[in-house]
Amino acid sequence: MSELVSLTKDGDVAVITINNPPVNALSPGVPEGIAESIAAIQKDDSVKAAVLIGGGRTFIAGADIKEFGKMTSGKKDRGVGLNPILAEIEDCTKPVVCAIHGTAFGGGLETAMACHYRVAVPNALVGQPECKLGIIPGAGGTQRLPRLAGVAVAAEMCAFGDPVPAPKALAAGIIDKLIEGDLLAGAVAFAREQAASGKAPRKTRDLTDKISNQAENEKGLAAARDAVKKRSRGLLAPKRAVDAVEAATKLPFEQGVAKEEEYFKECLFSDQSKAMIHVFFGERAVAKIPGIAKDQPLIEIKRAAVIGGGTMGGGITMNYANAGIPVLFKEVSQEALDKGLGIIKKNYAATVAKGRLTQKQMDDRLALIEPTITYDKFNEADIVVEAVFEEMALKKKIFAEVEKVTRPDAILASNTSTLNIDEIASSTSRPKQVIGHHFFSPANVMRVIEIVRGKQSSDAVIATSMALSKKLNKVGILVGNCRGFVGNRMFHEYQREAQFLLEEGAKVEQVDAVLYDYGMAMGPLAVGDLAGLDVSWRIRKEFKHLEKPGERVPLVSDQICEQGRYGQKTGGGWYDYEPGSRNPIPNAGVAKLIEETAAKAGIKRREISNEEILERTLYSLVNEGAKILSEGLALRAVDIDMLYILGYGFPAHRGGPMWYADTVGLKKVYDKVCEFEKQHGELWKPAPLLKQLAESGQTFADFDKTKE
Ligand code: 3H9
Repeated sequence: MSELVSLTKDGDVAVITINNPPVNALSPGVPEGIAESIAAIQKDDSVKAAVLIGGGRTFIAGADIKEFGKMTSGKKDRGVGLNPILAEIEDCTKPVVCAIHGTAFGGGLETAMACHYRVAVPNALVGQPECKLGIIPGAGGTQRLPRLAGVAVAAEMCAFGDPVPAPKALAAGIIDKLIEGDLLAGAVAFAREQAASGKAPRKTRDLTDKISNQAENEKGLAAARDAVKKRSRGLLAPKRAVDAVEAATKLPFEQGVAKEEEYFKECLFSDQSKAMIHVFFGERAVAKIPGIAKDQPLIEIKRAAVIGGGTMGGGITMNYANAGIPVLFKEVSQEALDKGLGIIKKNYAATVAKGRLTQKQMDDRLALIEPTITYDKFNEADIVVEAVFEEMALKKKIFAEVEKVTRPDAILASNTSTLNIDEIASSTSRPKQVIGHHFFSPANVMRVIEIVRGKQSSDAVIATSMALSKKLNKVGILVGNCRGFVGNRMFHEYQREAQFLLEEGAKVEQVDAVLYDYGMAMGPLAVGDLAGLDVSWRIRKEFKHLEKPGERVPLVSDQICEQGRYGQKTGGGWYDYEPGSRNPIPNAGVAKLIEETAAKAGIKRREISNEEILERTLYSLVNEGAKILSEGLALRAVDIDMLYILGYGFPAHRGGPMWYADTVGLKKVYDKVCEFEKQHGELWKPAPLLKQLAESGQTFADFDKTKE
């Protein structure tokens, strides 16, 4: 038919194959090719049934996401327009069987559901992940899925987008049969059986069994709405996905599809979907490192070693075990080792208790962890990750020791979050092998690693670190070496503004509420309590000598620490916490301390608006981010966005701080920064890049294009 869709025959069964690598997305030409094939099948009397299958590694993984940008920017006036084509499949008078391997996601599952039957290999996945892009299924997914699987399953799948394994999809009624062995042969045989049965092909849109019990429907919808409220704070698409599923229970199919289209467009043209599509491509873009060839040979990581059995070391060790990589887990004493191992076991056991891991999986993972208090066997490690206390002298001592016990080609990584990676590297004779792997806490949960490139880190070490991140199910983001690297350097500014706002008159709970309502996972002060205020206190003391004379610094947090209030772990910090609870309770003593401190420092307190809180905290991130970009410490603005979304609880539907600034308009952001500079001085000096982009009417996204 075309290069994208081919039509062949296996006896009396036609086989339509989609060939649009890498993921067989429904790019222009694919849906049309399927429609032409169906028309040809209709006309060919020798064909009794048809199979629709994906060539290569997967069935259709969805609509072509790049096309959405063309629609919202007005570069393309026609919608994805799948519905009429899916209707042609469904109206085919000969049975059409969809054969699924890999993933049938989004428009892929919608195409599959327009076929009369679905078979799949057992490890296939199906899903409607559109809401992860800020949209809802737009080709009948919200109408056909409840007809196959019932309202509760459909609402859950459309509102949260998690993939469903084929055996579960079979039990739910989405798939008709699992095929062990050759999928195409199994699908052709299944299609032949359907044709031989003489029954009219089963149209999903005509099914009513699973949506006819209104009481059951209401229950499913109410449960889904409850879950959306809890899990999808501030998001439009999950809400609309449930509304669209509801339409399937109340309206005839065609009208339900029209309702779905209305909601789909509302979501697609929202800022949320633009931001989330930016995040989808961003996650893939950060893996591309300019200057390092795609075919750069990598160091094979067959075995790892982690030094330090604390919270970070334990979490990092779990990551390796989870990825199936044997890992040495080293501490200085048997006692510390047992303690560290105990925490790892407890973490795994909690996951087993939640049903997210089987006991066998836990045992297999633990078997990959080899506890040790010596450097024996370190010569077998392809990578060593140091995760000890944040102290330069200690790190240097360890790197000097590790050099003696490892092979020259082993990667020597440090999990430092603040210390100079080049200085650490200087303690070895192989600085090319040294790199920062800054995991975020809890390391077994957070999906990001800041990969800190030293002056001499080799291309092989960098490229391997990026590929390894993916293997550990993380996103590696390459940054340069500076104090706090990219993430914490920016976070320092954000925290500082939050505290200045307190001194100037805002309440602790007001600042946190504004940022929480914006969509942050937690407000900045609550984050401090969670991370431990003593951590930044210690860092502040270590870097005190770098403070410029006369520079304004936050005055309250050190005093809180001096009172022994380190945050959640001591039952109080900015807030109080009841034993065993993470619920922050405002503390009158802290409020008084802030007022007294401000008075002593001569700071005039005033009413602070929510708008000012938002602008000062977020624009401090943007301004520092722009400085970091000019200094080349982050490769692109999107790298900063991904780091903030994955590492700092920045809401994905805002696209990250730099993307958010683009949506506000850089001129507006720049003007505010200038105003803050007038009010607050030097600390708000606008970044030259921000000024330049604002004055030339450009965006950070434009800046990124110059880096491609
Ligand atoms: C939808 O279907 C709406 C419908 O309701 C219809 C409305 C009318 N489009 O992830 P990978 C690219 S919305 C365009 O690295 P993996 C990706 O950017 C869609 N491009 O591979 C990458 O490019 P590059 C619903 C896409 O094996 C390359 O393919 N579907 C698309 O780790 C390889 O991708 C989804 O949301 C796409 N749909 O994972 C599914 N998908 O090499 C989105 C991928 O240049 N996709 N690319 O960086 C996925 O979840 C994963 O890609 C998948 C494979 C699991 C399929």
